[in-house]
Amino acid sequence: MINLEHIVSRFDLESGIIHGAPLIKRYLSDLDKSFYDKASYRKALSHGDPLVYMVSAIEPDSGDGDLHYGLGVIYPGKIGDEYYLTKGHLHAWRPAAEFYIGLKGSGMMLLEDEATKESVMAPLGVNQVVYVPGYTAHRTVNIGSEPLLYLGIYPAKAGHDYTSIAENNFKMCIIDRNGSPVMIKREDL
Ligand code: S6P
Ligand code: ZN
Repeated sequence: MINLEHIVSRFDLESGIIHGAPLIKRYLSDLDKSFYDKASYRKALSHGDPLVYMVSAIEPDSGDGDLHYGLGVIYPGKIGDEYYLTKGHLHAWRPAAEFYIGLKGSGMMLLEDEATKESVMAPLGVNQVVYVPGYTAHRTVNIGSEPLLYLGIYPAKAGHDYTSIAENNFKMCIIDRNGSPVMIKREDL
């Protein structure tokens, strides 16, 4: 029996929320090791703990062929010259690929091959699709002045591995240089 409630959802482009889905909120204090400029991070935190991003995820079934998806919203902002970002992760099941689709605002994705550490910066704007291959760490940043909204669609069994990013971090970061996003080597490694 096909249950309509499980196969139809509606997202709101204003709030960035999928109605009825569990919501994960990440505040600045949750992103301890993510930004490269530690002094600017500490200074920003001393002024408050803003919401940096949130994700509502639809993750009903977890069979081999099932798909999950999440709506992400990253607010505009910077720590030093580095754009507000997601923690970033590898999939626990490494072969799992993912589609990202830009819905609102302007973003970039930082992709890093786990084995070779080769990194690329992929634009994630409205109507742009980014295919994240398996075995690839991915982080999203907001390079604009309004919230960035995007949909991520991934195999149900992908899972999240945050540990290797927390321990080793990405090799590169995306910063604002004279108003444009550039990918540079992290200075804190
Ligand atoms: C899940 C997918 C996204 C992220 C979201 C937040 O595989 O890639 O839904 O969960 O962009 O990023 P993070 O790194 O905090 O999970
Ligand atoms: Zn993912």
